Amino acid sequence: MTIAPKTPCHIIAGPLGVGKTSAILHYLREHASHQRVGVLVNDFGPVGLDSTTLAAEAPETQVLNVPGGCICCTMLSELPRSIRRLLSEQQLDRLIIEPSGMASPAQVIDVLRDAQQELNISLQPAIVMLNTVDFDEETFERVVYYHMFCEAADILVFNRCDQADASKIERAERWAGKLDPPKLRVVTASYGKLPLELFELTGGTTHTQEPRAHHHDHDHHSHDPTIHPGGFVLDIERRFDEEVLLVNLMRICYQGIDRNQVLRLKGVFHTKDGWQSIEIANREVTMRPSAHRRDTRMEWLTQPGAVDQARILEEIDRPLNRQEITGLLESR
Ligand SMILES: Nc1nc2c(ncn2[C@@H]2O[C@H](COP(=O)(O)OP(=O)(O)OP(=O)(O)O)[C@@H](O)[C@H]2O)c(=O)[nH]1
Ligand SMILES: [Mg+2]
Repeated sequence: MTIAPKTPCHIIAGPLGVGKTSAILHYLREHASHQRVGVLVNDFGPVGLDSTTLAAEAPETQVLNVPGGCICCTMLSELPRSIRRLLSEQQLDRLIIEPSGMASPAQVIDVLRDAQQELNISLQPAIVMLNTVDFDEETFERVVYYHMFCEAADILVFNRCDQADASKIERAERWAGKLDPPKLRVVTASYGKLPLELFELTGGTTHTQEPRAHHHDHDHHSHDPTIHPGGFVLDIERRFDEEVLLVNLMRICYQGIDRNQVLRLKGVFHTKDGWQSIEIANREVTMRPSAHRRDTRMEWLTQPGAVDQARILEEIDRPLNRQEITGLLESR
């Protein structure tokens, strides 16, 4: 009897918009070469923008979206089933999992560790990305949210270094170097350009620990109940105006909608000048050409209230007035 080799499985976790999908795309473009890589993404919203982007930009990769539904809650129970599905469709050399920024990475790792034997996967050191711009010794030590990410990491990546000053980068590295137990690696990066070496490392807590007792109740853990996802897919016939979109998204980014803050937004739009990918991440609006060209789609997260599709569409397609544009540019 031949035993199929275990599929190495990497998890790339981190807060919303930190650069997880960028890191996966970089790996696929630069390092994947002739491997058959499967990617499993769990987007926060109902549309699955990350899997759309990955499938369009890396067409040779098997991409599967874990149904979000109730964001992280559904994801945990769906995860082993989704992995099984992905592995049964094709022989894979490597599997990369991007949990939603809303999910607790430790809980995702627990689920994977418990299922690794049955799924014939071998869990590799967990990569956790953080935004260097957010770094501050006091904050990282005090705020539970950062503990959650730092503790789950075998490899800690300080991303977005292009936006942080040199002294902050140095302080972040020094702080992370003193963590106990020590991390396998602490690296700095921009745009998710992770060194190949990180995907070849072994060891770390994901490797050495035995399956844990089920002290987490996978079906009843909760994400922040004040955070609400939304999303839509629109017909290809509907064309948007780039300038209108950009200015309206800037307003939404800085001022929110109906007293709700937009924590994250990502969309692909059919515009009068082509296809554009427009995002709000880390209180910033960015736009770049999109490889996905099939339909207009967008998803968002708001807090403390939900914003529905009709309302957000009204806001992003609203006619511009010059006064407002000037005001927005000045308030940046
Ligand atoms: N300036 C800067 N922008 C970055 C960096 N990494 C990623 N971005 C941009 O930030 C936005 C979000 O990046 P993603 O890779 O989608 O982040 P993510 O963590 O997958 O986001 P979610 O899946 O929504 O949580 C994109 O517009 C990226 O181009 C970085 O190091 N510096
Ligand atoms: Mg992503």
